[in-house]
Amino acid sequence: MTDREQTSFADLGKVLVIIPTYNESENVEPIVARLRAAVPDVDVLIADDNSPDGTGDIADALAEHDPHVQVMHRAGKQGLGAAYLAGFRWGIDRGYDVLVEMDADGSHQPEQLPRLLEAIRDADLVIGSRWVPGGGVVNWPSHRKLISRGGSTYSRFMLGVDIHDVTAGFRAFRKETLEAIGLDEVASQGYCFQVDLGWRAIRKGFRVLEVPITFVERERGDSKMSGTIVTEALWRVTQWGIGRRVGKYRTEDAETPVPAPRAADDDIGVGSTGTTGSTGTTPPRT
Ligand SMILES: Nc1nc2c(ncn2[C@@H]2O[C@H](COP(=O)(O)OP(=O)(O)O)[C@@H](O)[C@H]2O)c(=O)[nH]1
Ligand SMILES: [Mg+2]
Repeated sequence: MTDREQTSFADLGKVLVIIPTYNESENVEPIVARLRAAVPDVDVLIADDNSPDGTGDIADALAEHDPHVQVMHRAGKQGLGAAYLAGFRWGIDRGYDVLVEMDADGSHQPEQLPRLLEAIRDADLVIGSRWVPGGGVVNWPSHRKLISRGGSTYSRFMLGVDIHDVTAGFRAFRKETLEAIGLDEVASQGYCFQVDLGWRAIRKGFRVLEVPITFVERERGDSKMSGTIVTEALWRVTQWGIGRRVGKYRTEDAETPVPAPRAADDDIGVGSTGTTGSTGTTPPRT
């Protein structure tokens, strides 16, 4: 199946794609146009942290011409995690059933969103993964690949999460998953934010699936990720891993009501490759 074959996901209910932006004036318009063309049913929320380069104004102009696009103007730069948390709350309050995280810079290809939406039919959280068969990265030097893969391997070991791309930021959540994982206590930012949410979902017994995506390094604008954000992730994952070993974090028994109808426990075929990395249904031992 090609990525474009299925673009109707009415059966999922209301889908909101949250795009956090900070100084993405060159990227915001093309990414929204690609998204609206790729999956016309979805609504878009641009969560802008008062970007000095005028991204918020461009977003407002897009919203003016398209009822599927809305803008959340935030007071100032507070980090990716905070923008997503605000976006999740906004979407849940407005009755969205599936909430998607997607970057503004083109690294997450809107044309691959159907893979995630297909997979969420049988999952509670879907992660667009670079590090499962069929996934990959375009235009990354080998040291960045090493850091990303190494970070995922380290997190798998420390936290016992069976996720191959634990910092990935192209994700689809069922509303119920977000409601159950305690968003109010999430304080982590950047890459660590993604690790935190994935680990929380697994601890709650939710089904997490990875589908392969091709991550394309941005061509325009600058990355906002920094050494501090990488250090934060490393430090927190180490602390969490130690806490887990002394019994601080408990994996709940699979008592959480699971909203999605369950397919067989086998991996489901998703996307054009039919390959799906999966945490399966077994939560990690803590
Ligand atoms: N609202 C908001 N968005 C942010 C912030 N930091 C990063 N982003 C957005 O988050 C996405 C990913 O950030 P990026 O700098 O591309 O990270 P990288 O892909 O890891 O280099 C992009 O759409 C950024 O504009 C922030 O503090 N606030
Ligand atoms: Mg980026």
